[in-house]
Amino acid sequence: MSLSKDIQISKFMSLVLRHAPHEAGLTLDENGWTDFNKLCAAIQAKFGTSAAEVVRIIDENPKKRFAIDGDRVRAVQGHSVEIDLGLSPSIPPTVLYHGTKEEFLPSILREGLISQSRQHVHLSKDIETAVIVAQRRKGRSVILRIDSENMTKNGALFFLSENGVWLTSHVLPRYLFQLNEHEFS
Ligand code: HQG
Repeated sequence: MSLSKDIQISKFMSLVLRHAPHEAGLTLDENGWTDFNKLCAAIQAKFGTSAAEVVRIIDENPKKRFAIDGDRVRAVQGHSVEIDLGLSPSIPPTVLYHGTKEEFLPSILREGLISQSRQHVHLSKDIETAVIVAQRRKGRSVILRIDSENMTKNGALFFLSENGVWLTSHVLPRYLFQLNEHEFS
């Protein structure tokens, strides 16, 4: 199977497991799980791809975006539909990073980081990952360092997704520091 078809199927799974399960005739339970065979039937109908291939695509997903557990499957983060991943709060590293674009900066410095359409603000444990997140969009990249140590001291909760993304509900402007360009480029 061609790489681009794998990517199309991965994007379709992100769409239906995070945002629009109805597009594949699926429903998610309160923890985001849905029936693996039903997902495969929808993928078979749309792409002509077998369940074994779907397992391979999930296994090989570079960001480990999906998890299979017995006969069920879910996205491990990134949801806009309201589900509870069932994660326990974790103590984050003392600093985390967020990659974004310069055009969003005035609003971010005013309101802090807000989760927009997703359930959480997504934070990275290293600068390199934040740069990759920022580069998904056009324009000048900005990397913010987050004082997660003081956020934690002041009661903020952090969750670590199964694929290593740090999640929190909101980052106030006072915990945000813009990196100089030479620190990440
Ligand atoms: C920005 C991908 C204006 C925020 C990535 C971001 C990640 C604000 C955008 C995951 C703002 C939201 C998530 C404010 C935040 N004013 N803009 N107050 N607060 N923003 O896609 O972090 O490939 O929901 O900076 O790798 O970009 O899908 O979040 O630019 O892990 O698995 O609003 O998506 O993972 O965009 O990306 P997103 P994100 P996957």
